[in-house]
Amino acid sequence: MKKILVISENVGLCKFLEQLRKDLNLISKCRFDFRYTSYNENPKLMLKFGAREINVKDKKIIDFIIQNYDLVFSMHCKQVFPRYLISKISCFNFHPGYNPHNRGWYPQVFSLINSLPVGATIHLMDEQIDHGSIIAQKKVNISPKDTSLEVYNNVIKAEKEIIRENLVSIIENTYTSINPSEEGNYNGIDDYLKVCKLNLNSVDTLESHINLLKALSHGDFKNAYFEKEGKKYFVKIVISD
Ligand code: 0FX
Repeated sequence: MKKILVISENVGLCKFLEQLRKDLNLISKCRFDFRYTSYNENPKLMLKFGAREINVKDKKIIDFIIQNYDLVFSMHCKQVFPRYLISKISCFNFHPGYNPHNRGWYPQVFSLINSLPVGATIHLMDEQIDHGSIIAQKKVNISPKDTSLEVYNNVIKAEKEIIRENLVSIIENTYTSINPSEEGNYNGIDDYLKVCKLNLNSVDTLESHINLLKALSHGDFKNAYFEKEGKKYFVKIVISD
């Protein structure tokens, strides 16, 4: 029986993973323990699901993890794993981006802006964010009417598909992995916050400006804004075919 620690801020993916244990007849082969981190601003749903808080920067906790688990899954976990943890136990990252393109924060937002590929990736973790060798990945197509929300929903679908296809080999240690062919690029939260602040003097093609607004339109989230007379005005775009 493999004991797997799943650290996640995403209750939907945690539920999906737990259901897969049953669907793939893995009940006697593995057990998942679910945890969330302090970066989760609204852990109510994770708590209801039965998860508890964990701090993966705490040396004592890392020693406990090493002694008590066989594998660690980072499934949209917002706390960066320290080198000590990654070097002592196999850690897998389930990432809503197509590595090595737009690694880091909100990959589909940046793909809508810079046209780099987007999708989902499962990879072994190393010290850099969303960077280790790739076990599986799936690209997602972007249609001209897609905003961040539609692309993200398709990314999650792709992510669930590759989890379903690769979970058994990860648990049985029969997976293969390849290093990304290039270093790619990385965007942090600061890069995201920068693009949210619209520059009203920006000169570019109308297509680029529409792409920027598509990238920052995600359901009810108030992302893109401009400032006038000390006040913020939020902007989003609606496109239909
Ligand atoms: O958990 P997650 O899907 O992913 C993020 C990072 O993008 C990812 O690279 C990292 N591995 C993971 C730990 O954290 O993000 P989320 O659930 O916070 O948001 C999902 C989407 O919602 C995001 O891609 C864009 C959109 N969103 C979210 C927030 C909080 C917005 O448009 N505005 C927002 O303020």
